[in-house]
Amino acid sequence: MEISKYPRQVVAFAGGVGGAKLVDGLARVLPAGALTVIVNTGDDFRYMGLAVCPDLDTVMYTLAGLAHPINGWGLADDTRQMVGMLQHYGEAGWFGLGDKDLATNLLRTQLLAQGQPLGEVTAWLCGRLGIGARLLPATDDAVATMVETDSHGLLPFQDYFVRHRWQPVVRKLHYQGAGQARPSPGLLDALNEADLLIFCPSNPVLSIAPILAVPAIAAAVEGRRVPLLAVSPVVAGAALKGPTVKIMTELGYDPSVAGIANHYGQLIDGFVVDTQDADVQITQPKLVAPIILDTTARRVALANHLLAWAAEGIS
Ligand code: FO1
Repeated sequence: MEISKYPRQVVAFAGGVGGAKLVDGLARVLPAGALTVIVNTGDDFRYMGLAVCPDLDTVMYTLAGLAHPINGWGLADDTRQMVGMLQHYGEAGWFGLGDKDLATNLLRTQLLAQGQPLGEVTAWLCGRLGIGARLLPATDDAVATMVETDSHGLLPFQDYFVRHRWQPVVRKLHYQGAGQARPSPGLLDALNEADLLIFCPSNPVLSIAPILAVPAIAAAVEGRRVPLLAVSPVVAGAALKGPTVKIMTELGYDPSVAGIANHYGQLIDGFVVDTQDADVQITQPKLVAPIILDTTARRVALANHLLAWAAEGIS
């Protein structure tokens, strides 16, 4: 496959840890300036007055090679002296914001307070970390994923995910503010210039849906003239990380690989499943490849596989 046929401009949609791993692979195989990542901001929240953007930071730290190797979020070798002192004061301290991670959040909060939109703040942070890929928040406007639960009522996302360890049964998700949100500057242009779109292996309802809940983004994706591939966030019936299977089951969706392909339905042009799910029957064209991205080599291999599949014409 001569490289020239590879897609020249790729736009990846990503949320938390799983998506960031494929983004890492794509960033390693694509030339500088060929990758734009649209990142979910529904998990964002104010912590002690700080603007915390977990999914943006997970992708940014992963691309910078700084991400915590086990958690995927936060920084490698970080400590929790600050949270420990909050607890000394009697604070609950359930949100484990690391001491080095605090620097990112202090800078972001200060730049936002000076009137810089989130997209520009993100570009500045990425520039300082030497990241070549372009990270775009889905929107610079406020969007908050709210989780309606039986036991605890309506929970802000981090309260559901971290404080309650995603255990409460979920009845409904609300992407608060998404209906009025505008795509961040440059996002629609990136979609128009792309020759391949990819839904990374992120949670369909917690990471991908909040991005598509921004009307102009959904319209651009539906009106695209180029292929859109989705990578399954589930392997052999189990989520690779986090609550994907649990929350999709609670919301009444079929959380199997076939169920998730069906969930995306005709929106996507191809679905990528793990070798363990090679026999799964789905309606879209299927690519079978190792999608457990626990090593750099696997991330690069999957990225190359996706690009080659797109270059050959998805069938
Ligand atoms: N996730 C946890 O499970 N526990 C934490 O204490 C925690 C702290 C944290 C601090 C900063 C940050 O950017 C992310 C953090 N996360 C933590 C992860 C975060 O809740 C998730 O990455 C996303 O919101 C879902 O993907």
